[in-house]
Amino acid sequence: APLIQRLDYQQPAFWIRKVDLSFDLDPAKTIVTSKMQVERNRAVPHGPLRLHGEELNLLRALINGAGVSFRQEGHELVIDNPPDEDFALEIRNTICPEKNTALSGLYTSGGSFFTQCEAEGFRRITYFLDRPDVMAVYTVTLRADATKYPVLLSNGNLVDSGTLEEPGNKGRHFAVWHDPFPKPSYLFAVVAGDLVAREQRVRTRAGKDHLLQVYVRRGDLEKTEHAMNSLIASIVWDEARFGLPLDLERFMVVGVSDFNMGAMENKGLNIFNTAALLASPATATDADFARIESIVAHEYFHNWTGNRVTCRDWFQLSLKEGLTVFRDQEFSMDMAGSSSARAVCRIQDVRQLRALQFPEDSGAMAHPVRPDSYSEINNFYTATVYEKGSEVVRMYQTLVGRKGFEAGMKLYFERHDGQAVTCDDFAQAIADANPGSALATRLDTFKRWYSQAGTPRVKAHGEHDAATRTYTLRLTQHTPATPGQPTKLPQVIPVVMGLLDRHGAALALNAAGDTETVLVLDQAEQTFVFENIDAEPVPSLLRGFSAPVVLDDGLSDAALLVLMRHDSDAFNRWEAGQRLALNRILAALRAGQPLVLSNAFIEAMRGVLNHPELDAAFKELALTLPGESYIAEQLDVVDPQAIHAAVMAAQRQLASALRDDWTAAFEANQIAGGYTPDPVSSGKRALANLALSMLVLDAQATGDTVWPGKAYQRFKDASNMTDRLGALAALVNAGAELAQPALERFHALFKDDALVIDKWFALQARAPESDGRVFARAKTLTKHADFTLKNPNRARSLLASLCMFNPAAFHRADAAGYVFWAEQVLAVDAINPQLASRIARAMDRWSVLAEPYRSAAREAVARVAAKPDLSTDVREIVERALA
Ligand code: B3K
Ligand code: ZN
Repeated sequence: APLIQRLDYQQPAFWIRKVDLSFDLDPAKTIVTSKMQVERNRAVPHGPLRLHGEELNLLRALINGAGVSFRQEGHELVIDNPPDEDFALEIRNTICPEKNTALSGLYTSGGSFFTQCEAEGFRRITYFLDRPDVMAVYTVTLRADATKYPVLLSNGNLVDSGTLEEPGNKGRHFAVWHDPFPKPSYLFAVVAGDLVAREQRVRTRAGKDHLLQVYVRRGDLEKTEHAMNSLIASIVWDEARFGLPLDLERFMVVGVSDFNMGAMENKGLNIFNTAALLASPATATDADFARIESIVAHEYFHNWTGNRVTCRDWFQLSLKEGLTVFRDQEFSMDMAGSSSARAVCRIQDVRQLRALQFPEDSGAMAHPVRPDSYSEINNFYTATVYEKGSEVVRMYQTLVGRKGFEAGMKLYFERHDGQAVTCDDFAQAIADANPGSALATRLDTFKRWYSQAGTPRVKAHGEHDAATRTYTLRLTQHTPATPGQPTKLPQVIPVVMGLLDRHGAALALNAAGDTETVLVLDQAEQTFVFENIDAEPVPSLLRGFSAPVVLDDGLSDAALLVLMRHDSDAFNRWEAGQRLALNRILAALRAGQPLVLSNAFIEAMRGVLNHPELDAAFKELALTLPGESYIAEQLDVVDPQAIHAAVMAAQRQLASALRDDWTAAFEANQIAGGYTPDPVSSGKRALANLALSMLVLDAQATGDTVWPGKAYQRFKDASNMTDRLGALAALVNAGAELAQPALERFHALFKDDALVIDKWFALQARAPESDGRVFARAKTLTKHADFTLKNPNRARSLLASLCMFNPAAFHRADAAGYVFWAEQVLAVDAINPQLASRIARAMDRWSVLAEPYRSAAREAVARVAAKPDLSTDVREIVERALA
């Protein structure tokens, strides 16, 4: 497959302004007729009309009603001499939705029809200029069997519907949809099936009435209340925070069980993976409720950031994704309410960034937020484009302030509504709305965040001069080389900071008495001087994680303890505790010594756990040790088994040293009354579940049977999934004997609920490895009657859980994990290349592994790469890994 380069962008030779699409839906053979209004783009050189098309069976092509000569060149239909003046192009083709296991284009799932067109799925429906800068107004007619497919949906407004009377159409009905907003083909959608909807009418601030609908399979309606509430909250928020109203009379959301990702923002017809939509207290955890709220919001927010203003080309993907993730993160924080609940959201987002994006940014797939080349665009829906992209947007806000950012957004929509634009256009709008700001004065340097891959390393060194009563902070930055980018230039790094005295009191940083400020680092090295500082202070840097960098401030344990206890910034209080733990773990790993936690550390953790004022949610985060993949990131040579052993040792010591405190925390965080997924209750459940797992872990060591028994009882009696799964996880993760009967009971209880059975697989595949038992279990589970590679949720629940989220089970000295990986990647690739290439990424970081893992991993990747008929998706991943 050719490598597509960002700098090769050219406008299309033709525009398609209007499309009339009709579908005669049939699982085995759907007939698609597309009538397009086409005009030549006079801004580019004269050339043939080249339409994209894949897996299509062409029946006819007409120009202005007459047959036209064409040729097929690979995945293109080429018409060499189309008219010079505007013309009508008609294409008729057939497709086979039931054989479409790639889940891109039009496919069937559970007997209904669904589409997924982003990024390049529309070309699997019909021939088209399938690129985001070609925006057209669509009218769509759907015809289908009325009994099997009573619901017929597409984008926009329903303009007509009824039964088909002609003799050849017995039992069939039709619906006509019109979307008044010009849109790129990737936002097109169709749904047809036996679905039911929860409906709600709302009136927005602007005084307009709208119909909201959430469509699901019969039987799932009770599980849509949370999604509907989340949608309403999103509509209200976007209007209040950014002045962006709902622009459609009708907004539809549809759930589907077979889906490659979380959800899709098709104009007026969002399609969701049921895992990102359906929730009930009995079947979904607090984390599920939070995730659903944020994904519903994310897709809704795309209506402006993505749909009204879209991307000129796919290299600009972060224009919509980074911005929309930023918006959904801000929304979740605003919904959480209290400042401490906001901090909890921020900590969770940063943890996610560090666990997924940091390794990506230092591995074989490292790429800039705006990539320079790709062979398969679906491989670039990454943590870098999404999560690092969101951090970049957050830095704009930090540099121009919240009000300034809102003004920038306003200007962005004034300039670009209805257009397909670039990341540069966004940057320019934010800067132009804030002339003279810290952003506008260094915009070109700031934009290196879009062009340079890799996580910058920032070093801080402070010196106090008692004679002059000054504190000088020297900051340096360096970004490591990444594939294709050997050298890097300095970036603009906003460092939000404060200074504390040795007792934890905040110091004034300037004559105005401010205790917090933003230092803007934009050189390789800079110094900042603070006056009137009497004694050596403790610097609190990068508050709220103000830039996506790795900070080395060289602070002593004593200084970290001051921050952990007293910093006014909750994020940095959490961070100080994590750093204390990380320092211990890294020291043990580097020395090759067994890990022993210091008394000071244990007492600090006890202090947090028993703190009378801290929220349960914060305590849970503070008492959770850094993840194994984040620890791995700190090391030049990674031994996954050693890391796992160190983390387990730390966990056992915390479990045992704080036994009484865990008991107290468990008792103190029980909730009486019904289930609500609010931040306070979910924080309590999270802490109670952590306490329970510590107590069961400790019981395994001491031989005590009381806590495993209590956990089993709680598992049986739980009134909600968070508590039930928490208790089950406590048993499974500790390797308790009661784990097996509990797993069996859980399966029997939920055997008809696919989303819960996914949890059952994932829990077993993610359990802490001991003596190869988890790996063996996971392999056996691939033979389980409920396991299938065809459903992405199910495949991921086992394969991604094991290969990507359970390093100690996966990286084995006998290489069996890698053999398993290679088999599964190839098996999935034959069905669903997008899914296969996600799982293929488990090997991104093979080159930093210690031996014998390194050589064995490389060999497995090479074996996959040697297969001649790999998808473009998987080929790009394995070839980059080997490069
Ligand atoms: N825009 C879609 C992702 C499409 C992925 C295509 N492989 C969902 C989202 O980010 O909202
Ligand atoms: Zn998105």
